[in-house]
Amino acid sequence: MGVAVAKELEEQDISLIFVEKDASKAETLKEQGYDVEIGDISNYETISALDVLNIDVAFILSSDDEANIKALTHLKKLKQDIYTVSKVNDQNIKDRMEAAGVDLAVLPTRAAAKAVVQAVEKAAILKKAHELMRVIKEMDKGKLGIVVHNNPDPDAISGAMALKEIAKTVGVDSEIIYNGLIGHQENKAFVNLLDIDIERMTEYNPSKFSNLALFESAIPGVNNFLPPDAQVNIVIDHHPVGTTEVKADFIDIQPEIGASATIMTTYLKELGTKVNSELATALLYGIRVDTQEFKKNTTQSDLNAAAFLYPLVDHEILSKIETPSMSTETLDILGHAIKNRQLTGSYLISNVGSVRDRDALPQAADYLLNLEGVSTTIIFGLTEDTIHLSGRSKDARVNIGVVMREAFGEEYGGGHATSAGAQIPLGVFSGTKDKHNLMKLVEEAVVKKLFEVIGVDMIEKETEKEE
Ligand SMILES: [Mn+2]
Repeated sequence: MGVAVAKELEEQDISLIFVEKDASKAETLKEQGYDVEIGDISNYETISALDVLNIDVAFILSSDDEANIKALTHLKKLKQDIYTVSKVNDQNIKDRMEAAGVDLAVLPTRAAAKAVVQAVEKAAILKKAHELMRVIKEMDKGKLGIVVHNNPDPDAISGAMALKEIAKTVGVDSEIIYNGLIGHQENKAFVNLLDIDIERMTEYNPSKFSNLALFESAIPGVNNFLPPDAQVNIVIDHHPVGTTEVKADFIDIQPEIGASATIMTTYLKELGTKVNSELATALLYGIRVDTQEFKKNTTQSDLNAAAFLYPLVDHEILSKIETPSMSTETLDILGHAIKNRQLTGSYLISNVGSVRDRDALPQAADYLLNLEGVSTTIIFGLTEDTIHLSGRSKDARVNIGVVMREAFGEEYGGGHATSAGAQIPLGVFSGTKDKHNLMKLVEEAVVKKLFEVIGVDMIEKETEKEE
């Protein structure tokens, strides 16, 4: 075990000395290039002959428990604050070593058991990674279309980039496609600065792709532009799908994970796929955005993925992505949201009118949540043919994702407890010239619907309390 520890320490610039009782073993160690003192560690003379005051850490690893306890006592006598690590064979010896002041007592059987369990977890991930590879390899000849959800965010885009990279390693050509807009100025900066190859498509053209992957989206036609009957080969997501059955050759949906980019980083790592700095930067940004800088929904896997990516990241580009300038339209929308706000209890609702950049809505919803006394914000605006709503809540009683779903149906609304959104198509009203009146009607309908779901009682009670 001593030699094993020494080998592990080799990479670090640490000088070490062995103490070995057996002369022939000591000789072998010397031949391997180690410094060795010959002596019995249970003797005070052996230990005091060492330059103990200059030793920071002592590993006490002989197979003789009694000798180990004695060695520990001698060491602590010579240097009170020496850090000691010892191997112990059972709980009784562990207790005695700890009573004698050992800093860390390791039960090798338990350490081995832990390593075995970790190996099993790793094997499960590796198996999934190989399954993904197999599905990609077995695809028909031709292009793989990687469809990300409508108005994709950095998590969806970066994860799709990783999938593209994995497909490339087995010679499968792919294209990342989306519908909607990449609005939010940080997202625009993200795509531009990293020179991300992503294609906007309003209508699905089946002749263009022979295989399909749905990324950050699980069901064809729900928050993506695929027709509901499209055959999908791969589904990777980290959003709960509810009761709808997901159909694909390969499915990996992990709602407990903070970001899809984490799922993909784990695959890249396990498959040993080369990660260039653009991809690493994109993935780390995706994880950071989705976990709100590791403050929300963050798991050990997200942190591990971030640690893996960190040394590969282009930090200069990353900081440029994070400090883009605000577009005038975003500023205007923020202005409208502030001016048109209506407060009912702690609920703030604001209609910003017609927008081109619908990604300014969540920014406005975030921003207005900072207003004193406001716990829930809902901002809505109108593009050519759709009403977009963005909601935020810090009220523990309100699950804004459920509110959106219940108010507008699973087809149009959804999200998490603290942030959610809805897109409601205007249908026959999209041709209406009188947008002002249309927005008035929309506002009434939307507000009514939302308050029905949230429960007007609750709001009234709150208002009374304030009065
Ligand atoms: Mn995500």
